[in-house]
Amino acid sequence: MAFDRPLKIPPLAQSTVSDDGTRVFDLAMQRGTSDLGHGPDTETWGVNGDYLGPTLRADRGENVRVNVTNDVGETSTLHWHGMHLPAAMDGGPHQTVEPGTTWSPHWTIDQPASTLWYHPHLHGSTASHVYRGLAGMFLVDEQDGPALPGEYGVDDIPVIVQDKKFDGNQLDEDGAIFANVGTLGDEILVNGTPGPFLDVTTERVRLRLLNASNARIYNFSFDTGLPFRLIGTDGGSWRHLSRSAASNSPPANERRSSSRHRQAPGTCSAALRPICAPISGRPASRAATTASTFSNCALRPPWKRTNRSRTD
Ligand SMILES: [Cu+2]
Repeated sequence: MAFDRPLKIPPLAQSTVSDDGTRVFDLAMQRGTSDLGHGPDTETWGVNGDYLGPTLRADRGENVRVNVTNDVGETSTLHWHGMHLPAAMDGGPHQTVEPGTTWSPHWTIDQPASTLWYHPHLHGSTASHVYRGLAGMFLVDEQDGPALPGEYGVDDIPVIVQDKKFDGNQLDEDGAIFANVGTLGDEILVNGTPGPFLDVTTERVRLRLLNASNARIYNFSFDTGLPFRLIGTDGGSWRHLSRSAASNSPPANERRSSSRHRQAPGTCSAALRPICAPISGRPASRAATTASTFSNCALRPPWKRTNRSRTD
């Protein structure tokens, strides 16, 4: 496929600080239309926009409040995936947000620096609401966190990977075989961008990988087989994870350097690597498909920018 569209970077969410020092975000779940590769009229949902949502960012120790307004016309919820918080603030199926209302959970951020995400968690409709586009990242920062590339959108890049199925120019939600877990698509978007490229400007790049697909498991790698370092998961950086807490983690030798990384739906991780190749997602066996490989995104360093659109 041609990598001819600049990778969209979700904006950082605006926030205000109230008199008592609480950081306040305003999020509106809404309907819109987006160009996901099939023209501009694809009906989508988004948070503060037409598709996906802004990236929230807060420091460990901060008190935060998020005003979540539901403008999609259907009951939904907004769940803070991976966040340590009181159950009543979690945004699960018990904290529904009715159409036209606002829900304002608040909590104190108290966990290691990590890459988290938010998404609806409505009983029976989580997959379809995420599929339509309600999802975004929530980054937790820490004063004494590891020294890593941290300039958002420059060398610290959100990579939200989703597969989509289209019926004409509209999203097809008929999951057929995978109806119980959501739709399995045959086209890949990164941050809502089909065929994306990103011109990177630094030698080290941190990728925050979020598998926000319904059903597909990916084995991420670079087309050239370049190794990268897996530096964390949605539980925080490896530094913070005990062996028992890291039951899904790769073996110790793979943590330092790896050329392949398997990731299930709904999970985040972060990888670090000098970039000079497309990232590929190879479907794992559970989610069988006719295509064997997807190239998700071409990340191009300055010394390889002769072709504006690399094909693969
Ligand atoms: Cu979740």
